[in-house]
Amino acid sequence: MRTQVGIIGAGPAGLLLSHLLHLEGIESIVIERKTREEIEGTIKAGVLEQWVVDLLRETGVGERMMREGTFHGGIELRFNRKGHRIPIEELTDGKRVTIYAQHEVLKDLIAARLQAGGQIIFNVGDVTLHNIDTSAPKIRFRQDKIGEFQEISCDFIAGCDGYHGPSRSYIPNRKEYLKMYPFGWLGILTEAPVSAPELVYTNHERGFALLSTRTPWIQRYYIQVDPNDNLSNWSDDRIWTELHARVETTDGFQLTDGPIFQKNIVAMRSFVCETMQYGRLFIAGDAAHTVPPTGAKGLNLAAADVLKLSQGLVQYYETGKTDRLNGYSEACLRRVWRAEHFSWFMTTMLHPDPTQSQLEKKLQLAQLEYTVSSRAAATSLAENYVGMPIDW
Ligand code: RFL
Ligand code: PHB
Repeated sequence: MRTQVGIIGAGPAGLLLSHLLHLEGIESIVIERKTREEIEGTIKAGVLEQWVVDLLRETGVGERMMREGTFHGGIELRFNRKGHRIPIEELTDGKRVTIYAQHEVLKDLIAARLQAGGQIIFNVGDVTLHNIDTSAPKIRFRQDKIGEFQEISCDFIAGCDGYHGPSRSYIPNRKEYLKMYPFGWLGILTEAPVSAPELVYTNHERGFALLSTRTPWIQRYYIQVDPNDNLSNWSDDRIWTELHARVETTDGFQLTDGPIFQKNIVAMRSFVCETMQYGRLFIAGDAAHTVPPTGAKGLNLAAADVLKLSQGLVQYYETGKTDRLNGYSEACLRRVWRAEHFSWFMTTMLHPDPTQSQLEKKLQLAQLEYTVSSRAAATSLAENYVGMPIDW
């Protein structure tokens, strides 16, 4: 097989890159380890930054999002059993919080690529990269994980294969920065009506809790747990008891329960790989950096990376110049480190750490108090939450 850009991974980074390149007349082939059903059924992110919403609309894949998504003008920070609204829309000149599930974005992108004749090869195995320091790199893989080895010859390889994918390991002399947090999130999907008008991020002495939503009838809730805990320890009753205890307020907030139809536990890490390029290989999204989900940044960062990569590739194919491609890593990392800091800030402000001292608990509350009562501090949170300008 031959194409211009070989893309490894059909997550948000790989699929959006393939879509953006197609609109510019650049061919790509996407290979993906999972089946289409697995990709379309994996529950992950929910919050999209305003510029990502605008990009999806402008590039023709935003129609269902605008119909089925939920749009909020603010978020709530809750601590000491009291809620405080951060009026995001007012503090950011009209930018809104958009909630539209990651797998719905993926369904829309997959449909758009296939309808345009794009090639996505699902369920591949044994992926290896070759000749990346030449102008004729190759990707080798096996279809259905058991078939004959096949090869894609291309001009460039985009490693969009997530935190556990193989691409990053092909960058020699890379420097990796990692922090693992001593807690994780247990997430549920429940068939219940909306209990709060906007997302609620709660710091409670029993642990963090987050109330998010999917549709008027399906809610997405999270509670802080030990990252090594097992789902079998968490009956539905225990989950509801914890959620109720953590989000209760002195003014009688009511959380409505419902049947739980999906549960999972995720670990939390902050991770950055410098650089994000070697020869003709460019890595993007979670393959290059990961954030804890408290700032809702991961998918949005993946989108920013591939927008920049597509611009570099367009410049190369139109003019033969490589300065944008050569500046890819530097251009991405500035935004990456901003989002890493914001995600770490939100995480450390909102999660009681099991190893933390009484002094650190007081400092957390002091930071929350400042964030909700100073317009300057609230504006800083708001502009990061809805997303810094794309050229940041
Ligand atoms: P992905 O989504 O991990 O996709 C990588 C794809 O590559 C495939 N792959 C391979 N394919 C071929 N060959 C191989 N050898 C391969 N190895 C792996 C994988 O199967 C997969 O399909 O990475 P990408 O595209 O960089 O996207 C990143 C986002 O998925 C991630 O950052 C977000 O989900 C993070 N995140 C959030 N981000 C937001 O912007 N807003 C949010 O509200 C938000 N909430 C969240 C989140 C992540 C969460 N979890 C599950 C950690 C909430 C949670 C709970
Ligand atoms: C979600 O709805 O899944 C969600 C919302 C906000 C976050 C993370 C995840 O910070």
